[in-house]
Amino acid sequence: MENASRLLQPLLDGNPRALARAITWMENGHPEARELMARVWPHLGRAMVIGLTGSPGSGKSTLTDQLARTLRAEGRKVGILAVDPTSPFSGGAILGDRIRMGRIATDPGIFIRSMATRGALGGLARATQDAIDLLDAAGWDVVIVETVGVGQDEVDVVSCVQTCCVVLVPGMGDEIQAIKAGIMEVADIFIINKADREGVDRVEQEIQAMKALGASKPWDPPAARTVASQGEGIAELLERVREHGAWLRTQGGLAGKARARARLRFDSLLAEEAARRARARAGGAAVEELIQAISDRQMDPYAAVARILEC
Ligand SMILES: Nc1nc2c(ncn2[C@@H]2O[C@H](COP(=O)(O)OP(=O)(O)OP(=O)(O)O)[C@@H](O)[C@H]2O)c(=O)[nH]1
Ligand SMILES: [Mg+2]
Repeated sequence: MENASRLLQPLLDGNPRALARAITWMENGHPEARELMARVWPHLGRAMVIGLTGSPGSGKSTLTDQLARTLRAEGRKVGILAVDPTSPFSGGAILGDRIRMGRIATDPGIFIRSMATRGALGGLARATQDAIDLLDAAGWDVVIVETVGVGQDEVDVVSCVQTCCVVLVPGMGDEIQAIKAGIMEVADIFIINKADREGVDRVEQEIQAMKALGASKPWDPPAARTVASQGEGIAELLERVREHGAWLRTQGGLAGKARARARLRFDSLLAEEAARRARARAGGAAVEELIQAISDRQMDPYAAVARILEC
């Protein structure tokens, strides 16, 4: 059987197959997964992590593709994680993206991975965090995390990346209202994509109005206009990302982000691991009996959960 020490060196050397395998280990709870994470942990903290979130079709993949091209032209290695909570199968969503991304999909300096929902609560956020860390350990300079901003898991994921970009587009009416509550608050940068369309000023006004309603923050999230399909505004967007990175480093915001991320990792792992252990201790049959008892109204769900945690 493969073990963590055998996988570690090729992973740290940036071997894409080792990286892919390591991510799968973490996703599936491979027996050596914990050991592997313990060994990569000292090698972390170099990658720049950018989150892109927004409504379906707002242009996240096109933006990701353009950002990746620009960064590749600078010689940086780019990891792309497409978080897709709606797909029960990993690989489905990314197949389309790979085709769309055409040229860059075959570039060895680009690593693309689809993260789909796993069974466990908080599993998607956890698996995505693991993948970010593994890319970082493997020497990828930039990680771009693309998510459709609908589920809480995704809000969790992007809320603690280094720079969280919320993608808006003109001409969708109350676009801002359509985004999951909570996501606007965690934006470090607003991207107004499809700026070739009517209504760009209106989106900008909506952003300003929303910012005016909220409490003033130490970092005032700028709005960057892009036409991703034409590659317009990408360089300026990257400049905003880097300004935000510089601000984080000089103003101490990085520690806050790191702590938020540490908390998310701890909370999601604790929930996952406590549930796993409680289920394993009780056994599948006992769990099914409790579920039946709830369904038959013989036991309330709170009592059932207390019971399984106590046994
Ligand atoms: N007019 C215009 N079209 C764009 C722009 N950027 C992207 N598109 C188009 O918008 C469509 C959706 O783009 P994607 O990049 O797939 O959007 P997405 O947000 O990744 O979509 P999902 O992953 O399905 O949520 C594609 O047909 C793109 O070509 C833009 O700046 N202007
Ligand atoms: Mg996409």
